[in-house]
Amino acid sequence: MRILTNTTSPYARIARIALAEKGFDLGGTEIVNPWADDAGLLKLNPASRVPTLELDSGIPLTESLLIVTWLERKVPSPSLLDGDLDRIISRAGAAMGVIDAMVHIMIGVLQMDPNWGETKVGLKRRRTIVTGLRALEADPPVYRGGTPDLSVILAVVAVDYIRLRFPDAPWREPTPQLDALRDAVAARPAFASTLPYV
Ligand SMILES: N[C@@H](CCC(=O)N[C@@H](CS)C(=O)NCC(=O)O)C(=O)O
Repeated sequence: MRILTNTTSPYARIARIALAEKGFDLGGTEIVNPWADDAGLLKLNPASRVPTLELDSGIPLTESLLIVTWLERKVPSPSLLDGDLDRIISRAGAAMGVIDAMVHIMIGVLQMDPNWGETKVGLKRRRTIVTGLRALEADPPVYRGGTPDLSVILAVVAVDYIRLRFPDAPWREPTPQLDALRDAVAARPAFASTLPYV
């Protein structure tokens, strides 16, 4: 099995954390540039996006949350959905909304126009980041030690990504609860070994 990733993608990090928490060795990680039409990536994923997971059978799996779905069936224990399922999925959805909004702004800024964040759509995405994090901060995922659930993984991925991409943004609000959640899992190998960097 090998996973194609880049060093920044929050989606790829979700898949990598889930794989590592399920006991998979991330040694087969390959860094690619999804914007450079990498031939190996394109062959496996017509969308040329990360994460792309190539199984030993050669079958490619794409889409972070589909990879998590596949993993939950392949390796049910430890589960990433243990606990209050409704709340886990609800909070995970809120965190995914924040992640999508941040990535959308970064694509606009890096691939189109440095001021893309100030466009009508950019400002809507910014509002999603602020209100999504505010909602998560008011009702944060619960971590009781051991294997984190999916909402913890997604919330921490969102927090680390905003630190990486929007470190000094004046519109950011403090998130002490989410920061504490992040600190609680930071030393786990799945998180420490996948920290994003530019
Ligand atoms: N919905 C996909 C999104 C994957 C995605 O957009 N990955 C970005 C990196 S953060 C990418 O590869 N972008 C290249 C592109 O959009 O062409 C998932 O959950 O895996």
